Amino acid sequence: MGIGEAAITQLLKPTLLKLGGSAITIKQRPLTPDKDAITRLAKEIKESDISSLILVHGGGSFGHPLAKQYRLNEGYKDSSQIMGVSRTHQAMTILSRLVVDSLIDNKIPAIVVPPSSCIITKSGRIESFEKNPLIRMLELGFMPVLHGDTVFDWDVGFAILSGDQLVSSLAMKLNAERIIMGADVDGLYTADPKIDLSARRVPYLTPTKLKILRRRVRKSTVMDVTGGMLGKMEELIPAVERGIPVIIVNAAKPNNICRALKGEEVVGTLIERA
Ligand code: ATP
Ligand code: IP8
Repeated sequence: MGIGEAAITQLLKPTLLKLGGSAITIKQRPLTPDKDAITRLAKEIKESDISSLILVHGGGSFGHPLAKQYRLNEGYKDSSQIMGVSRTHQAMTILSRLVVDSLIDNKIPAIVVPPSSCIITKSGRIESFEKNPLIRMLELGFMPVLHGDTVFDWDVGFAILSGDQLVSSLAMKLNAERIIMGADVDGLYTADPKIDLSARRVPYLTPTKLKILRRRVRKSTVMDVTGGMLGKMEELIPAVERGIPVIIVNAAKPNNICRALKGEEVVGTLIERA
């Protein structure tokens, strides 16, 4: 028996957890982490005692302002963007380190897997992804941590890969059990609940109902909800259609992530195949 083989467990279907940038950074202040939230969330993950978890986190005030400043989502337009790719990736690395430091402080064997080194996109969509290191890490009891990132792209030079696309794609490639999306609101609403006080939370959705909701919301009010949370959810639909349920919960509220990881009931939105 080789070194470490005794510790190897049979690979369980992993859970994918995305911690949105809204939950782990102060979005209005560039390059500002929400250190209290990061510390609390690491403790919640530990307390849940989950095995086979892949954590993906978003960019929040680390990734987005720089990506916008250098217009990285337009792809390679001119050489002034090159430093922007480097700076944006570095900002994500710094945020990831804060997340992983907290996990390690809680005795969770977390390892950062930077998407820019194992993923290549074509016009912004994941084309190839080396999944074997992740599978091996899970088998050995590690917790891979990935993040939205600047990635290299066959068509447009480079692209911004969102944590949402990443979560959906990983879930499908690794035949995940479920996806938990941790945001700073209580789930998906009929409009942005921070702007529209009449917005109602939608507790349960199917992909078909999500498409109807999008159309209705677009037609009805002054609110622009075609982007934001509603738009992000579309990224997850292919995974839902493959039978992987998605739960959106408020990660800013203590214990929600711990409860969701344990499979306990939490206020939120469940999206599943009918
Ligand atoms: P990041 O992209 O940095 O990872 P995130 O995944 O946490 O961030 P945001 O892009 O900040 O998510 O989106 C969450 C925000 O979307 C909420 O704070 C909310 O104000 C807004 N929002 C807009 N439309 C909706 C909606 N229909 N339902 C719920 N939230 C919405
Ligand atoms: O916050 C975006 O990831 P997201 C990452 O999950 C960057 O959309 C680099 C802006």
